[in-house]
Amino acid sequence: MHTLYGSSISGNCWKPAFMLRQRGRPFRWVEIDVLKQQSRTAEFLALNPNGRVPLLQLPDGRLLAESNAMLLHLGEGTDWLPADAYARAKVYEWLFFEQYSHEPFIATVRFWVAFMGKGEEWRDKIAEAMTKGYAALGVMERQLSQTPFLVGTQATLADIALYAYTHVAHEGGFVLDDYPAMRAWLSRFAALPGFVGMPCRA
Ligand SMILES: N[C@@H](CCC(=O)N[C@@H](CS)C(=O)NCC(=O)O)C(=O)O
Repeated sequence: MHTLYGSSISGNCWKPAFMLRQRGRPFRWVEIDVLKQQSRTAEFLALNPNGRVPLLQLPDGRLLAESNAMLLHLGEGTDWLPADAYARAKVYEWLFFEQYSHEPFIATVRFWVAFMGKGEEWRDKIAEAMTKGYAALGVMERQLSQTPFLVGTQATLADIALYAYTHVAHEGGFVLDDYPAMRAWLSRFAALPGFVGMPCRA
């Protein structure tokens, strides 16, 4: 059985939990409280020197960090990862986009506002991050007004990666009223067979 070390409030941790469920693989969930710095203990750092969750342990004991690497590993051989080389590269494009242009702003603002209570104290810093977050949402909106999912007509790993923090963006104060294609996509994704949203758990 897989073991997933994760925080139930984390979209990054929701990604592999979602994919393990899609693959019908029961898994053991080990809750790591990031608010109590439990990912920075010597014991956890021995497993993941980067001190972050999620961390996936495969049934044979091998470890894998980075949520999008987990999606790629768990999605191998499924329709979530297209066989066509260009479509596959487009999935990668969205995975890298998610980690560089989306998650650092949307997930971070949510964490600061909803879990650290810094909405007032860090107002300027949050406003700056939100501008960048909205820019990322704009890129998604543009694509989703052309195709039902990020890489065409079928849901792929790209949609899982981007759904993770987009569907809880409102918790950080993001308003999606001006993103109709995005809102339709959120509903479309949540209607997929076997869908389970946040908080994540086994
Ligand atoms: N790029 C990593 C980011 C992981 C990450 O930032 N994890 C956060 C929770 S979402 C964490 O472990 N924070 C605790 C810490 O940094 O001490 C991934 O996608 O897995």
